[in-house]
Amino acid sequence: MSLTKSSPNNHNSSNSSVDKPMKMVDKFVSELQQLDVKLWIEGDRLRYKAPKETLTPDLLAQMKDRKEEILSFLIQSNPNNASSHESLIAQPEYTTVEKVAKLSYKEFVNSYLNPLHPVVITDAIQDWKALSTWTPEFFKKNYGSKEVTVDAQRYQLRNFIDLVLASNEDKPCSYLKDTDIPGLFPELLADIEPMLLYSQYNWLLSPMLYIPAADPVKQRNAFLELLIAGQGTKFPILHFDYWHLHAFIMQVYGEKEFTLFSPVQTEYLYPVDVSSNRSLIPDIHQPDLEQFPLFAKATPIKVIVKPGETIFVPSGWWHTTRMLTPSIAVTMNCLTNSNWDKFSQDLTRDLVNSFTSFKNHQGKLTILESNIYSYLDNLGKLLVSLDPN
Ligand SMILES: O=C(O)CCC(=O)C(=O)O
Ligand SMILES: [Fe+2]
Repeated sequence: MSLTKSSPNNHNSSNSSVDKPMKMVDKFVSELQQLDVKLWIEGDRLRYKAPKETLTPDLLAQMKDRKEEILSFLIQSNPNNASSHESLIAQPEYTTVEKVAKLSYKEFVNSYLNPLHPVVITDAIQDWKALSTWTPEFFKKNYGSKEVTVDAQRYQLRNFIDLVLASNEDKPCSYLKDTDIPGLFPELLADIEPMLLYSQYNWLLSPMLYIPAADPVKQRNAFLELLIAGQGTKFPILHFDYWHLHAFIMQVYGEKEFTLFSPVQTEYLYPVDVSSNRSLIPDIHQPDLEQFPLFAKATPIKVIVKPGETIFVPSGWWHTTRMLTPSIAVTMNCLTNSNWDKFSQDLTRDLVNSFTSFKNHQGKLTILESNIYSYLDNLGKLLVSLDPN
């Protein structure tokens, strides 16, 4: 459901809710709650999560039409939210990540993308040739002389793969990541087709979106990257993806364990600073609770992702990983209406920070910031209007 501009009074004739008397909003919200539909606010948006098939087209249309009313009701019923709009109301407590198959795009949007709920999709890449060909030996044989950089060290890929094969929990190898597939291995793109149904309306791919802070070629490929690591290797940092982008991680070979924390857990996770996407905790698997006592209150959600499975890590969700076997995966980022507001705030902040030479001209900076923000705001509205969802 698109949660964009809509007026409660602006019914059109095809909407069946027109013919029915309007229920009071409190009654409507309580009916939704009885159906186990969770409603909460993030930023200034209404979010929801509903058990499968609970939301009939009629209910969805009513929720969309009455969005503003529901938002005001939720804010009034919890005055702490009136000033900031940032707090969460009835944020559902997620404790597991579901594994699903045969998920339609619409179900993905309604149940996971818009509510920002992680999920593992077991059959999203079932037609990829890579599933039957990519192994550590495949990379050693076909790309052995390719130069790669891992933790600031240059390797020939054949030598790095030897380290991957020798890796174990006691002596883990480093993690090959940030490896641009279209730039470094363009012919491998044929092995990872078709691209995900679930990222088909990825705004990162729109020629209208120019991200001044990004490499344009990498952006046009939605930051498609190859990840290779050995048994026992851990992703080096607990983080959420930059600019509040969503992430899809497609596991091609081997198994890895994801540990996720929802955005409401941020207060227990020691971000480097208030707007940082990186945690100060060096290894969440062996946390120093004297140094990071609040971490004891955090609720991790763990899920093991197996070959052929794709995990969707929504915008703002903290995550890190641990390899259970040698592992090869592909990752890409995604931007839609669901994370646009947070994305444009982050990008505005980064662009403003990058104008360090203007530091002494505070007045100009403020103007620049508001110009960039209103440019992105307008672009967002334009993209919403073109998006079929
Ligand atoms: O699959 C993994 O190991 C994590 C990758 C990841 O979080 C990232 O590249 O941002
Ligand atoms: Fe990530």
